[in-house]
Amino acid sequence: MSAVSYKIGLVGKPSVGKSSFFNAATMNDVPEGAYPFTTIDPSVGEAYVRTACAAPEFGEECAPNVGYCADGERFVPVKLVDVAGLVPGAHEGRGLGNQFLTDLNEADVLVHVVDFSGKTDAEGEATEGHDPREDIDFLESELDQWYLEILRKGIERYRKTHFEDVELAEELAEQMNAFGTTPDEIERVIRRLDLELDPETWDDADELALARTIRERTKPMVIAANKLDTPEGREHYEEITADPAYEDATIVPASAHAEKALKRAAEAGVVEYTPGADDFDVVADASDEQAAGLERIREFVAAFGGTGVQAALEVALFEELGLKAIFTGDASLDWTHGPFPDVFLLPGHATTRDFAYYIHTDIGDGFLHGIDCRSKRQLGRDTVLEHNAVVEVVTTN
Ligand SMILES: Nc1nc2c(ncn2[C@@H]2O[C@H](COP(=O)(O)OP(=O)(O)OP(=O)(O)O)[C@@H](O)[C@H]2O)c(=O)[nH]1
Ligand SMILES: [Mg+2]
Repeated sequence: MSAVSYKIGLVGKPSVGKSSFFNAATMNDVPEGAYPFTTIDPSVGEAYVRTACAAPEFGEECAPNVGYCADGERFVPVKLVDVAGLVPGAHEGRGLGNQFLTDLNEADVLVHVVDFSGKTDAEGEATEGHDPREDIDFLESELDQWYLEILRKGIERYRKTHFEDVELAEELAEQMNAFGTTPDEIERVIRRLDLELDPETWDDADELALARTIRERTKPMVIAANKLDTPEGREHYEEITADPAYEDATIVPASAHAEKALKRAAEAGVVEYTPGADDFDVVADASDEQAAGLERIREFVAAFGGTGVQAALEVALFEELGLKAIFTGDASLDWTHGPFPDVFLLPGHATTRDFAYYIHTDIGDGFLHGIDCRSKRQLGRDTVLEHNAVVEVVTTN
């Protein structure tokens, strides 16, 4: 059984820590370096998002088909992509521009890794006192420019064809097809911006506003405020989270280094650590140096509720993209292959019948109704399921 696998793209200028974040999340070994463009080809790896495991509520121990369970949390696999660094002018093909945009296109949601220590400049070279706000603005406007170019191609095509009765929204949606936009959505955005359904009446600012709004809706984004293990990082974090200009941004405090250090120490048997947790236990002797390092990390995870690596992925998927996790259940707890084998990630609007189709086409085709395994109540085909629901699907076969 395999359902849709969601893809999270790690983006940002060079040297912000994308590969470090990627390695910390996936425990892969992609090269990291204090020089720009360490990464050229994107790497795809498996990371996890956590959701409370349903099994303990039912007095059972789960047997996951994919992912794993630790400390009562189910770790559900997702794809993580470590994308090449983005430099100003990428939409015109600078740096690894075009390659970058192609990779980015495949991501459902983005984690923008930002170096909050301010020690790398716009091109990823070492510096002091760089304002991370510039990087946040730069990435967004770079993406906007890219969307704008494609939107303009659509407008151009519409101009050439609109005597043939082609609908504007349809032409634009087709041009922006790669971003997964529908004509309806495009039309709604045009109306919400109070624009007429006639591009001849739009000026440059209108076109940019349209491109930006489509971008915001099709590429939700979380900012991972990385390198917060540095004093400068913390200062910038305080300043930027208090800046009204950034109150709409979703900013997750993070240290890729802390996450990796904890996972390494766990592998070496020095600590017991569940990824995402806000504490850990030291279970073996450590050198003075290692012990001091671990105590610094302990302060960090206590102050920020974890290293932020898990949190950034989860905020991206559950909050920005609005997904929910649904367990396949058995109301009579009569499991054929072990309890609670599967949990699927579904769009927020998914119904009982959508869930059946997620499990398998045959199950969708034979769908009768669902059962909420907690309340034992029947769930109709159009019932929108709740996050963390446990659902048995009853079918004709
Ligand atoms: N202090 C601190 N440094 C970090 C952290 N994460 C990454 N770094 C350092 O930042 C530098 C760049 O890290 P990479 O992971 O290679 O950055 P990247 O964004 O993948 O860079 P490119 O592949 O060149 O685009 C390295 O020297 C890392 O050790 C962190 O959480 N804290
Ligand atoms: Mg890299």
